[in-house]
Amino acid sequence: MPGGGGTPDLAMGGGGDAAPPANCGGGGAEITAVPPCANAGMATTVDVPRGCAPTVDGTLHASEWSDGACFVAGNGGGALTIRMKYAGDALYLAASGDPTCGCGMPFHFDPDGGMTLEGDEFLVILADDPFGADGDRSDFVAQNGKFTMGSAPAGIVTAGPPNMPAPVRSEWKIPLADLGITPGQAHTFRFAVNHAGQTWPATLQLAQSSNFSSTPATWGQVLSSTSWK
Ligand SMILES: [Ca+2]
Ligand SMILES: [Ca+2]
Repeated sequence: MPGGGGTPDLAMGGGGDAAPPANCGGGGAEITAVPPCANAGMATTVDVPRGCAPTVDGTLHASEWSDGACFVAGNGGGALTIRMKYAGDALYLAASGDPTCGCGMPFHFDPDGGMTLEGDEFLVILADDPFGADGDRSDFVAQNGKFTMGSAPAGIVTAGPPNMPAPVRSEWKIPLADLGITPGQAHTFRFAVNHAGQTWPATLQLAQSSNFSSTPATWGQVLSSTSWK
């Protein structure tokens, strides 16, 4: 693990709560795709910055998403661009790409950042041709070493334009607690996404005969070098 030095913080004051996050400035035109990455390499680790708190209403604005870490799943048809950041007690992400398959886009989360499916992992799957404003979301949870339909941890919100938008796009709010994160403490969780075989990370191993991965060891790692505060 990075950092350290072994000196515990003097965590007495303040009760641990940071000031309320600044909301992203409103205004500006709607954008139909996530702001493109200046440099989206082949990294498998993302250092998530603190940013402004977006409004998770399914309408993207440059003022909401330009300050997020940027990475891409694949290239060419089906590729997704993703922005990710945190503010206050939540992680925020936005994703966009071209609909290609009338299929699901599984977003994979492993709060404890482990190597195998030991039970805390979950999938939130959005359709790439959604009719509903929640992206036609369905959830799966890991149970007995495989994913089965269930409920992801409470408080996760997904929002996007309904009625088969192109590009297909979504905004997300995920409570940090759902990812095992305590603000002020270092924590790395695992994340992966797949859309029609376009994946982040590029080395994601998909389960045979399915479009998701049951191998957290091949998922990417997401951390905050400022310890989520
Ligand atoms: Ca918004
Ligand atoms: Ca795990």
